[in-house]
Amino acid sequence: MLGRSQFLGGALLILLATLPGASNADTLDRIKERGSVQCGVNRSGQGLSTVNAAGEWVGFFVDFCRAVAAATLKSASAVEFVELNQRTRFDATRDGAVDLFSANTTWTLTRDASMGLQFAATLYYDGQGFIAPTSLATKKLKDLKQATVCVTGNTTTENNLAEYIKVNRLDFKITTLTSNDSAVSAFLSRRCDLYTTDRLALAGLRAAGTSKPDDYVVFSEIISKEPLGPIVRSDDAAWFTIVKWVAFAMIAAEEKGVASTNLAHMRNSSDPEIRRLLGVDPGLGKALGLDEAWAARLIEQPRRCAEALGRANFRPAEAVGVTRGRCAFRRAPSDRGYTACSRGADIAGKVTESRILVAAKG
Ligand SMILES: N[C@@H](CCC(=O)N[C@@H](CS)C(=O)NCC(=O)O)C(=O)O
Repeated sequence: MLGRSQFLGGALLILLATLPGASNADTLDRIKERGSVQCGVNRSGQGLSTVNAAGEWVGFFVDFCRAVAAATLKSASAVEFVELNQRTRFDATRDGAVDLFSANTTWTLTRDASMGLQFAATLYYDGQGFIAPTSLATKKLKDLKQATVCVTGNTTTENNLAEYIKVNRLDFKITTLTSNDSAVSAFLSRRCDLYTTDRLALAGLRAAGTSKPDDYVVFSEIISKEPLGPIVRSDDAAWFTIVKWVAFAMIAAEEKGVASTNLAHMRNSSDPEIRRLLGVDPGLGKALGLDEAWAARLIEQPRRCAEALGRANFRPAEAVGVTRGRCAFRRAPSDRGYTACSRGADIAGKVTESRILVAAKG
């Protein structure tokens, strides 16, 4: 006969198993059945994630969704994009409305430790900056008196701003808007002197969201560290590992100079890491529950996922005009994990300040 505690334990197990979203440890099987990866995205900005004139999602974070689909479903186009915003992104990801959320989401301890979520990797190491009309005639926060700052709510940006103002005893007035679009509109219509968000998004706004980029200036001051990367639910360890290693494979390909243009040649490489990456020497695919060509596909698929991360979205003049420079992917010898970048994003094309990557360490 079952003891009372055993019975209660069993009842609890049954209850947990029947709660929606309670057991999600079969994401790979579900996406295979569905034939697509459901990828949460937002409108982070030009070069990052936007919808183009043809109605397609494009950008750095969007390409990461395509890379996950290429690895798991053999096709970079097997993605269903689900638009989320900064208010809905965490619940939707935790509750299984999407398989991952790939956007300008900052890896913070609270989000990582207490929201049923995990950050798979740092794809871009950003920092919070400010944009102002050139007519403001200053490029320094401390020179501004009683400035009004527009910010999007429910973001790290909002909290960093409040803390920065307090610590530096600035007499700024904060105007909090509910979406990126409304904050940008308020700024462009001069309801605010300044707009603040991640610097890459500011560069995108200046390059593509204003009629005359030269009428706007992005301040060189950076007030925070914003390691940005994809998130998954924390209850599917195997899926978390796949998403994490899609990011690491892209980084490794870039690091090793493996590209779609040299793939055939690289398959004959004697470099053991390249041979494992491309599945010439098998084993990595099996370990992940994928086929051995999973990583090669990231490189050879038409959208060239691995290269897109490094080049397509940032370098062309029509994109944000940011060169990644020393922000390019690399592995610091002392790190246990890969780091996307150990220096701050630099809109002017040169490194402005050194930052220690803490978030991606184990
Ligand atoms: N990195 C910050 C900010 C991310 C964020 O949500 N930024 C806004 C402004 S750039 C955004 O992308 N909003 C999308 C939208 O309004 O659809 C965070 O993770 O909290």
